[in-house]
Amino acid sequence: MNSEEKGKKIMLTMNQERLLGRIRALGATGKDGEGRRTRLAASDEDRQGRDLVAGWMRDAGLEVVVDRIGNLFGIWKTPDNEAEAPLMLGSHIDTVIDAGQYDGCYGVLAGIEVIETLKEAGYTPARPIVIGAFTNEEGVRYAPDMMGSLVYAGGLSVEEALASVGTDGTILGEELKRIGYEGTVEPGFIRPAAFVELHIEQGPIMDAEKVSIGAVENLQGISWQRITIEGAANHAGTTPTAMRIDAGLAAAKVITFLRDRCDHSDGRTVATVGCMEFEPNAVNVIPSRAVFTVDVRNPDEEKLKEEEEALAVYLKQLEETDRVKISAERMVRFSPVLFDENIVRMVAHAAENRGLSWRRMTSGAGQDAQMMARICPTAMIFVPSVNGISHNPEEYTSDQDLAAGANVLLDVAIELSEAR
Ligand code: HGY
Ligand code: MN
Ligand code: MN
Repeated sequence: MNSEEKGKKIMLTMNQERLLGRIRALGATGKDGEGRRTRLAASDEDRQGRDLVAGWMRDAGLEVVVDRIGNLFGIWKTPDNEAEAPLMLGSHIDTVIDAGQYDGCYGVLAGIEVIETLKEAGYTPARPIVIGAFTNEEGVRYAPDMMGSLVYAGGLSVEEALASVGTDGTILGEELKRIGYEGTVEPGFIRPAAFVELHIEQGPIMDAEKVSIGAVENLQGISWQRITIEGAANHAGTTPTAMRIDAGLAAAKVITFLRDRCDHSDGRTVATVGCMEFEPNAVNVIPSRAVFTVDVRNPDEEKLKEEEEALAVYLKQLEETDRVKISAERMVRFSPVLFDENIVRMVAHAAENRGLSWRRMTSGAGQDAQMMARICPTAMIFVPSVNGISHNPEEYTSDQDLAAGANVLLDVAIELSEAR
């Protein structure tokens, strides 16, 4: 395609069957012993997904590169454009436990589809296009989440990340080596001209409003803590209530405290206690210890700080009232992020040009884009999640919405790959 044809607003359409087929094929890999889709970072199941995606990248004629934290990249460059800073598209392909098939995977596979569609149309962009699949976005096995993109953006040293100890006691660096994805290239080896991440909303708003495209303009702040409450083990039958120092009861009080805060906050705070362990974890022993995680989020930094402070004060009170000892360890803390307004507008215009309904959105979920925004102009495109379900095998987005989102990504990629 020559330059004056490029000058016209071309509107290509990606190969929907190929994209949907790959989403389903990737969704079928990485089943755990209970048949659940669970591709935790650097696990054998993750390797199955990585091998499949790297194979599709190679089939598309991309140069496949793995960096030291295991981030996987497919690079399309030509002698005419290789001197220019690339456009990067991408997301992640690791999953939570018993996951859906679209979270992250959709953005990586749609990125590969953008390149294949451009190649098949004989279109050579003015800059290289790179597809990234970042390591450990979910943070379920190794904290923090968005780890691969955080390292890539310079927010965490690769040595520290490789040394992280998993919930199963493994070391990330050893696991990446074991699955054959311990790369040699330094993270950050490409400084993109821009980064765009296509992703499912994972929330209920777009489905409820019947909106096809989300032009994501910002992303909420995230605070993860691990709380340990020390009580006193005692006999479940012989210990009078007044004499109990019950770590389990105190943990339960924290959960209801958090929910009360959300019910009475600015309406935007969300809090989750997703993991909890009791010791000695016996039916007839009062828990001597409770260890659990607290995930609190709010799009406003000051509000998020307020929630963290309110929890700290409550834990102090609880030590008094319940005669327990409480310690809190910070696991993750990311401030809210604003995305690049120019790219947000490009997403909106691309949706309008295709006659698609759209609206501005805030990302409730953490995303690799929030890390890439530290090093280049970045924004996201959302498509609806039916009933807002995600991190659940019932996660679903219609083929029509998946195709619409990928075509909008294609249009934005064409515009950004020509932008000076
Ligand atoms: O936690 C998150 O929001 C993301 O799914 N890692
Ligand atoms: Mn995701
Ligand atoms: Mn996720």
